[in-house]
Amino acid sequence: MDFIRTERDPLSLYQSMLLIRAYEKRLAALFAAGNFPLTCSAQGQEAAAVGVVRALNADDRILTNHRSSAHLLARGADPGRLIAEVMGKTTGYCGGKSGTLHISAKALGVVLTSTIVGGELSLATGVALSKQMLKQAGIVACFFGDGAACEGIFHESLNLASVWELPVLYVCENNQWQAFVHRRETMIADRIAPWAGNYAIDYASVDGNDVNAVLTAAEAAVERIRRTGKPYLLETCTYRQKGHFSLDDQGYVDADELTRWKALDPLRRMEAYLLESAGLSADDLAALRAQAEAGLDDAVAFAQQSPYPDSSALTADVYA
Ligand SMILES: Cc1ncc(C[n+]2csc(CCOP(=O)(O)OP(=O)(O)O)c2C)c(N)n1
Ligand SMILES: [Mg+2]
Repeated sequence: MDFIRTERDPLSLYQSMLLIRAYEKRLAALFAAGNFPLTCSAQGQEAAAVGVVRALNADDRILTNHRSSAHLLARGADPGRLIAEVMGKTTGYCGGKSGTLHISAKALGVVLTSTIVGGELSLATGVALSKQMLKQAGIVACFFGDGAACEGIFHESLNLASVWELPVLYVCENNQWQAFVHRRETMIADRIAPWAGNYAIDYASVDGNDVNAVLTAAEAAVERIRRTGKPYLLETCTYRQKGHFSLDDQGYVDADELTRWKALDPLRRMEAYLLESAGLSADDLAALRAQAEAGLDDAVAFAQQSPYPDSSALTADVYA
């Protein structure tokens, strides 16, 4: 069953991060075993996704990009239906027609996944304009990467959202990489958040591998958007632990940089917090990990047993 998750307690945040990690590792294993589609892994970015998504309410809308699994799972997506969608099965969120790169999940308020880098920025701005004109409750959260922030559409979208006072939470996941290019080759600054100041938009930059810090920053941002009706930019500084997509062996990645960031792994940090400050034991954590793995076993079995669409589905949902 799909339901939008809005819990914010530390255990629930951790379970969501654990699910994302287990999901990404399982998809990597399925790909390595052969006969499984390419995907873009969000491993390493679990805290950045969970901290922001859990600061949202059910009537808020989400638009995301090609690295969307973490956002969807944090929102409450069923991993079995996500894997089914990746595999092109009828039980997937879009009946197997979107694959991983174009997923839309209406029941979860996830309007779309844009594979056009930066596309989600203008579309989220449009969704917020529609919400404003229709006087609908809720805000729009838009996830995009540091690469997208280097495109003109970022500047056009923020400018209009500021002029029109649109309720958008722009969330830049600065994961240091833009496909096979390091962000230092395309950006003059290390941080993107201050760029929002050029458009009179309030902003913050946060340690994106600390889920508690991300949640606190996102809650403050969301509260401000609801109160003022104006946009806000939150940058989560994080790291793409895996390649751009499944086939990418990261041969071009500086080993020291990868090691440094892996030492800041968001799951390990949350585990330390749960052990030190939330009264959980190492056995509790092991049980939670086993639970996540068992959930993935069920999800994979569900997707594998689901049927492929009939050829008659080809002409359904097609607009001419
Ligand atoms: C308009 C456009 N240009 C180029 C691409 C190819 N492409 C796909 S992902 C990507 C890098 C995106 O980097 P970033 O926005 O930082 O997101 P990340 O992959 O790091 O999450 C590129 C160049 C594309 N899909 N769309
Ligand atoms: Mg990036």
